[in-house]
Amino acid sequence: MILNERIEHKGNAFPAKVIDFKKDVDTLYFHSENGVILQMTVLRDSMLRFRFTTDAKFEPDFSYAISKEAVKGYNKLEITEDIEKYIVTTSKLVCYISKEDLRTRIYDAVDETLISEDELGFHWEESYELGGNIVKMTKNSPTGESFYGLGDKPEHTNLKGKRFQNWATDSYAFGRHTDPIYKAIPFYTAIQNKKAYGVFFDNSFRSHFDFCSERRNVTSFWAEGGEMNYYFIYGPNMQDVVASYTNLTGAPELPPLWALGYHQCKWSYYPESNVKEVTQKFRDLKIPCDAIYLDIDYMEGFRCFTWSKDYFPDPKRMVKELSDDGFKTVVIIDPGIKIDMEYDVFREGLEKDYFCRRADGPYMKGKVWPGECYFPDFTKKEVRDWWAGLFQELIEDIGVKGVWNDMNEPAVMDVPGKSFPDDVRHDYDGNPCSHRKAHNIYGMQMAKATYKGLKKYNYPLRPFVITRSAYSGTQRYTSTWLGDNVASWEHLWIANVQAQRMAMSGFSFVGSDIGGFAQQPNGELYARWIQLGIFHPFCRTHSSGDHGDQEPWTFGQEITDVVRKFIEIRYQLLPYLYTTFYKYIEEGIPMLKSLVLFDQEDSQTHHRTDEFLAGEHILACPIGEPNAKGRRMYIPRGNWYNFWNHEMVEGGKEMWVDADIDSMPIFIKEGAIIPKYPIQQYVGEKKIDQLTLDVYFKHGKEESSVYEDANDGYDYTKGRFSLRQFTTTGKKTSLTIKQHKTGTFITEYETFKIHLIGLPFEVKTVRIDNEDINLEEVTIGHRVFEITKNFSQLEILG
Ligand code: MIG
Repeated sequence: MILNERIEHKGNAFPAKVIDFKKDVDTLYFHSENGVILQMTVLRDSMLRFRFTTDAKFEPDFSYAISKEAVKGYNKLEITEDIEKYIVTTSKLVCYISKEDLRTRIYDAVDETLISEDELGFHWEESYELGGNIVKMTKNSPTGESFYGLGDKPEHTNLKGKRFQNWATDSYAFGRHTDPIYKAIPFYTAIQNKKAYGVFFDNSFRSHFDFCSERRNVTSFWAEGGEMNYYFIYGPNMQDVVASYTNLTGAPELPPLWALGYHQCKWSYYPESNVKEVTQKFRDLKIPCDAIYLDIDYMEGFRCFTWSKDYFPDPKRMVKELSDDGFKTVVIIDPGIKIDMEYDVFREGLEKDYFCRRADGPYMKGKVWPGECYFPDFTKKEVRDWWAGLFQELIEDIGVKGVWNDMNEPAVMDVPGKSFPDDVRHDYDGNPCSHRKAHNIYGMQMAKATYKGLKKYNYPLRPFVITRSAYSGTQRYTSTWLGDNVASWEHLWIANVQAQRMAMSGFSFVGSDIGGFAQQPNGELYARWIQLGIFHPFCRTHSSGDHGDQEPWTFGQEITDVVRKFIEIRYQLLPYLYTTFYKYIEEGIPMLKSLVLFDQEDSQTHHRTDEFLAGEHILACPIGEPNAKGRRMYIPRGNWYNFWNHEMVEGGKEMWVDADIDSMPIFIKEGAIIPKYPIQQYVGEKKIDQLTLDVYFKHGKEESSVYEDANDGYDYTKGRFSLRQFTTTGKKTSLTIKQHKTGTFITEYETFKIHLIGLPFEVKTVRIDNEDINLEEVTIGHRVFEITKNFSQLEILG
């Protein structure tokens, strides 16, 4: 690993022979002759933590990534030894630790296959100049192994053969191979012999990952400081690896349902009349929209927590009027605080000493939008509490519903490195350090402070925050977007893989700037991007505005109609999206699944990039080229219904799928029940007086669920939700739907509209809980029935 010749000059050091071993409940300590200690913790049967120190003593154990709610506990822990090694056995894993040099090998406990083994294993290099170590790990990687994850890398889904680094970076108009960009998520999943495991390297310094790029059969990761501290997470299902990682680093709370609606953004909508013009147009053209964004120009000279009097003379009235029309107002807040003694936020921050300082004492001064600024040290609790308090007026009084945190890598203009210099000091919550350690978590701590403020002042409603920068665990507080992309077909591809990758890195609440931030798309590209965007958990059009407009109606009637049609589909699918979100927060299931995660047994999926599952049952694939009338795509194994014409296709192969500009390849898994709401112009516009269930027949069994609640607030945490679990069983002349409902929330509607798709027989009898129903009374169309929501068993018989 050639890292940096300037600091890497002493050569590598390695652990020596093990001379002592201690066990403390779930934690094992292996002491080596040369002062190296491996601390190995068994968190779960399938999760082991490895932590090394090189000088006989550990620093305090502190991480911003790990969730307090992470599940711990195992069924089995057995430690034995032979001449060469210690053997740690859980019910899922067997781990060998070499007495010679602390190298490890990990096996599946059930079938004894080797899952992962150290090559050189842990080693390090002392850094005289900076102090501490460059900590390194290398593992063998057999041919055929594949790698996924790592956050927002704009790369092929499969990371094999490539090298990356994690250093949050403002990357205007980044490209397909730009690295690093905005986020630092040092977690990957590997698949070897169809078995999946994950590695989370919880180290916030600049870190590097090499997936068989430097050497064909070696994977390595290293960081420019801190500890070798990583979690090994076993599946063998990839989804379980991601779910365990999500549990370890924390899932978010549910967002308000409106946040899953469509959002419209631009840099910038101002003055007020322009905002009103845009929002009015949505209503006039009947294009659903829930949120409108104000970018930096709403402020007075870009001072956070102020409003431009010229452009927005009465924000409270405006926000209220927008809200009466169903629009939630989201405003941007950047970290840079303008140096200006007349500005109260600045004065207070200065008086209380909340701003970051350079090593020798001066404040960290940097230029951003407001001019010269100081920057709060969000790594200190007192500062975060102060920051949270600053939102009182904005949220409680003015009625803003969401906050958008930008520039929090942190970005600084016109300086080398585009960020703070390394020597800047941070509190790191009582573990004082330089920016080298705090850089990657700065944006996360800003988002956390913002979240705290919104949670407090929006209570009893739910907060909505969006951030640009993130470290592992940031998903607990906020949604995210993928930064300053470009209006090009290549970027449509990038947005697709980035969103999948983020979801598979534990951060599902993600979306791209639809249409591209830089430059302007043509109508066709915009429409194709909207088609992709409606399947992303966060769905927002945003553009820099430098190159013209980017609203759904910008590109003529035909495109407007296509865009409306797809946004309407999103609004119909709201209960499906919400249920998918619920599964994400409850079980850690990624909301978007690359095909490899959906079916890792099928090695065809290991190299696919474009097709993905949105939720459990919808397969989508964007059109990625101009002038296309369709495309070839891989349909994963199983039977799927074409969403548009209900034709069934058998998967496990590539095929051509028609998709003119007003269509896109969408398939529904057979057996699925897809819940739908009526089209609304915004969440809550209509009382939902019926839930539509599209039932896609399958010979055999399939599970589906529908999660609902009050769409906002915290009652759901006290059991006030409605979770319907459906099991459909299809036979030659019968279809049975069993419903199991939990939660105490009572939905407003009384009936389901059941729409039967692909039914291979004529319906003769409908039976609810063993009682025959008068067919005429329940039939409302061809294979469409209206029946009470309160059944345990519905039988459709031929
Ligand atoms: O230096 O606030 O990524 O979404 O519109 C540019 C203006 C600052 C970058 C963000 C973008 C936002 C823009 N910001």
